[in-house]
Amino acid sequence: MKFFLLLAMLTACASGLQDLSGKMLTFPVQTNSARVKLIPTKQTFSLLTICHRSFTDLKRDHSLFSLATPTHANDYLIYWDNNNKEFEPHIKNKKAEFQGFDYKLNMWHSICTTWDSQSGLVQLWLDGQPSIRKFVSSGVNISGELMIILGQEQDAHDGGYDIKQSFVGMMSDVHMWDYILSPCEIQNYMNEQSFTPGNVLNWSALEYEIIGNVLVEYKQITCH
Ligand SMILES: *[C@@H]1O[C@H](CO)[C@@H](O)[C@H](O)[C@H]1NC(C)=O
Ligand SMILES: *[C@@H]1O[C@H](CO)[C@@H](O)[C@H](O)[C@H]1NC(C)=O
Ligand SMILES: [Ca+2]
Repeated sequence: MKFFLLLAMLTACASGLQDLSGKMLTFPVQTNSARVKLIPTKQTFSLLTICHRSFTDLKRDHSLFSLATPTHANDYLIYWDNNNKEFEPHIKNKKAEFQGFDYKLNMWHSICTTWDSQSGLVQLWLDGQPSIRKFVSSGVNISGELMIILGQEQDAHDGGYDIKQSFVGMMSDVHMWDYILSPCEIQNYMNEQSFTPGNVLNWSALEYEIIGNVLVEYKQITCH
């Protein structure tokens, strides 16, 4: 009896971390609720790098990564503003705007952002191309009870979801580091070469929770 209890506990622990390498999340329909919660290994940050890949045919605004704390709904948000054709990293509820990127429909895009709380500078990379380094918010760390959501945009801590800001398509390779990756490491991530996985979110050892209609599927490999 004791043995089976122990076995059940071990199985429960093991199922907490999943290896999603070679896999993607499919968000097949727009809703104001379907989402994936990612559980980070740390709660306080003065430096950050966040990378992810996504594939969509949305011709409207959408959220690519939404991190809220109880005090800031947009503590770290990566958002596509379709009217202005710009990527908007929001950090500590402040926004930077990056225009001029070729964000095409129906293909995989690799997006990385870095932020340093001391200088307050944010930089965004799309498929190997860097943005300028812009001031967004300095002097305050990101800390508190983190709520990291894929598929929806938070206006409150795990709430305030808007169907018109939801993500539809596929996402993969989400990583988060509590330091700033060098441009070379970012290129390695973008070229799908070997890179050091995130120490805060690691796609190869990820704790997550799916709410609603989101599927874990194998990434489709293109034949040549
Ligand atoms: C931010 O966090 C770092 C450690 O991650 C700490 O050394 C620093 O004092 C914090 N700064 C503020 C303003 O809280
Ligand atoms: C990420 O997960 C892989 C697979 O479990 C592991 O080998 C690697 O050490 C992890 N990396 C970090 C930085 O946690
Ligand atoms: Ca919103």
